[in-house]
Amino acid sequence: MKTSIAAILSLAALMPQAHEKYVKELTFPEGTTAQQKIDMASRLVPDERQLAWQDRELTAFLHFGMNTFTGREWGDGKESPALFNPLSLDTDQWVRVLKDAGFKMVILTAKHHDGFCLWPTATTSHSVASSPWRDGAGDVVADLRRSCDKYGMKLGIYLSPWDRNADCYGDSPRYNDMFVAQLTELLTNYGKIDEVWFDGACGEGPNGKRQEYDWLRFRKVMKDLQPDAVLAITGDDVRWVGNEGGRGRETEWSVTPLVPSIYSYSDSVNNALGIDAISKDLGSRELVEKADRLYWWPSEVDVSIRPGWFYHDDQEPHTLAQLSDIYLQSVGRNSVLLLNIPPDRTGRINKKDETRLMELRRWIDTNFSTNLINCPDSAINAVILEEDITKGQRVERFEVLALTDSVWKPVSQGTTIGKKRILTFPEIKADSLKLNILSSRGTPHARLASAHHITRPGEVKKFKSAYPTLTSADWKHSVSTGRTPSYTIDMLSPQTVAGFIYTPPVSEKSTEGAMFRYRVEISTVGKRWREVPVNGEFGNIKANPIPQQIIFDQPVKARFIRITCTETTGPKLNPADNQITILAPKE
Ligand code: FUL
Repeated sequence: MKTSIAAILSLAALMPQAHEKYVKELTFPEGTTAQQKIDMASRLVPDERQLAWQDRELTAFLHFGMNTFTGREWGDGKESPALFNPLSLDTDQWVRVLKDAGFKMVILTAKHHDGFCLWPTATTSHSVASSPWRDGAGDVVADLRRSCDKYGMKLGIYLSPWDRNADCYGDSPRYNDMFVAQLTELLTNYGKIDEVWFDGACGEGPNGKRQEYDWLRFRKVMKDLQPDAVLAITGDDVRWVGNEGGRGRETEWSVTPLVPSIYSYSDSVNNALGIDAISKDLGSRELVEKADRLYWWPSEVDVSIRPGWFYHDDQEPHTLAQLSDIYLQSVGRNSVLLLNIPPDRTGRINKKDETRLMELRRWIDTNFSTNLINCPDSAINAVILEEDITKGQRVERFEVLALTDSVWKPVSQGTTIGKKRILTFPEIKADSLKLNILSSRGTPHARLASAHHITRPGEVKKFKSAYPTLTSADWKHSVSTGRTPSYTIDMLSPQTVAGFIYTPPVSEKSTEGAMFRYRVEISTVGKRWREVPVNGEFGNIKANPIPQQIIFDQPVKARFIRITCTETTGPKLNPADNQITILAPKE
């Protein structure tokens, strides 16, 4: 098979300083024309730290902490440190497994939203130092540092700005000082840190605490202490892709007018442009032409190997089919894949996750290590395209053609390429392959790098609970909409109920929301209602709309059950019968 590249489009008009590059960001001078803006956009390039980061392609995320022991996704900060006791914690095992699975860097949740610190910080007693683990003398970050050094793995740190434990949270200057002190400890005492992750999540309700973060100060601390590290999410080096489902965009631009939220003017500029982190279009010509400034802000796809971010006994790792799709839709769509593997309560990566990770590694190696581009006899169903991003991201539309029986036929087409684009298509045999660039911002520097024959593993599993389903087809459901929507289920006769599963609607329509806060009540005849104690929050359901299982402290007996939504994640909630599954106690 031979390849060639043909630039079909005429090139953008050259400007006087047409060879100048702009590193990381640029501001358009007054009076820049639309065409000049596109030309300048084509010459915006990553800085060296971003380039090294984009080259890594795969990073491991480790969500581990208080939630591992409480079974929650978001703790409320009131958890006792006495709960934290991973008796067989073994960071060597984490790093060995991750290294074998092909990761080059690992990012640890040093502090999640519940405020519990995995290192013995001087800033709060809410840390490992107050836990029974190693009699309070343990330090998970230090252990992980040692293991990373031992196996040659890079280390990154997730430090949640939202802190539900700190008394001073909401008293902005005081909390900012505390956060800076925590960051300083982590970036001073644990060797080289390559990525710092500031999560943008904050679930404070309308009456919650409001914290004004001093993002620029935090960034300066990072630059001073770890100048080679990249700052992710609420930072200006690495952009959140906009979902936690493992999907990069079909059209994924690293050059974007979206202003990182560390800048005070981000809301006003982004609102005026009509974009936010989850917008479909973050880099089209129309947007660039409306903008005053552009950023090289490449996308990171963060997703968990399990439905939740933390380890829960009742969840299973995703199937290889799901993980291979995630790989194709992240690494294959101009993004870095940040895959979360949550250690379990013993403090080890669970065997099931380890097995699945190795399957993924094998799948990647088997499918992508042999380039069939020079083998005319081989059937292929995938190609990898690459753009030389040291010159900018330029390709806007392309097609791939195959020469079969002396005729060129299109096999695939798309929009952006960026660092890497993986395309799959029905199997073909071809004598030659050709990449046509149909639209580009200036001279394209793209190539058809390799061709492959890949196998797609079999299909996706549904959420499986360890509790038997009680729900029956003859039960009567009624849902009410309005200010406090609710689900009422008449189970026809008294039943013993262990809990329920809430399956939020997965909707592309931004107006449709999910239940975020809720209340559960039961009744014998459907008139007088008794409340069942629950924590009342589906943690992280907005960003990660997975089914969530709620198990009551004690099973309850009742004929009627009512679940009332007290706060939604979106303006409109559409309760439907199939969103609630009632569970019986385990036999
Ligand atoms: C989210 C958090 O709220 C989740 O708990 C998780 O840490 C994920 C990576 O980011 O915004």
